[in-house]
Amino acid sequence: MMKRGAIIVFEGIDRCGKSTQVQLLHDVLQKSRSVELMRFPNRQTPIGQKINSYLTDKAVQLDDHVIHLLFSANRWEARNQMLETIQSGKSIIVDRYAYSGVSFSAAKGLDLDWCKDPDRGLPAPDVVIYLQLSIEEAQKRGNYGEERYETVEFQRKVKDLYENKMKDPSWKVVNASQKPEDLHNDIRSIVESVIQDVEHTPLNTL
Ligand code: T5A
Ligand code: NA
Repeated sequence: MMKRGAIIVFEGIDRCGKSTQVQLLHDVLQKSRSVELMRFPNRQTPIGQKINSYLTDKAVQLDDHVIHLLFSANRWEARNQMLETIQSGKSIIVDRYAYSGVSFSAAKGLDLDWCKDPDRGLPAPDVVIYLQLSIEEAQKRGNYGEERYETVEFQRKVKDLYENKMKDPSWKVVNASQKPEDLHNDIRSIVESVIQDVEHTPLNTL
């Protein structure tokens, strides 16, 4: 039987450096094995376009439950492709996943279990790499404040939820205040061992 690919998820508060690390990891893994990048929200689909308008245009009003379900639906519409990809032996690096969905919606005051329910049944990651950064440091980084959720008060709630309610055995916390190359080295050693082990690990669901 062909060895399946791994699902490697990146999570963290806004501007923690996920996209930078996802790209660095993709570039290096690509040299030796087949790997694909995915990001959520995927702003290209019709649902993703709706999400994008909500995030970028503060005049767009949507009930908190509705936007939560759209973020989840945006993951469900990628499910088949994710399964096909890993079954073909390719690994997937994912920039944000269901943990973002739960943390950002629960930070608005929605019930935690209600927030988790719509994502149940999606493929579970083999590892979640949580980029831990202080709100103050994130705030100093480029373009902070452009999108809807980028306020200090809100990000503080998101960070608290990530760090106190989300962690499961697949979580690895890394120090995201390091220089990009140093952070990349930490991440790479975590990911190499996950990819090695994946052969012996059945794919779970959330
Ligand atoms: N959301 C998402 C939900 O509410 N529910 C959901 O279900 C999902 C999936 C958009 C928003 O949607 C919310 C969460 C978000 O608020 P997004 O498109 O992923 O999600 O947007 P962001 O996470 O905000 O992505 P960003 O591009 O803003 O941040 P990244 O990817 O974390 O950071 P990155 O790598 O682009 O870097 C940001 C800046 O910092 C610098 C970079 O050069 C850049 O200027 N930087 C560093 N500086 C110093 N040291 C380092 N190590 C650095 N790494 C990067
Ligand atoms: Na953002």
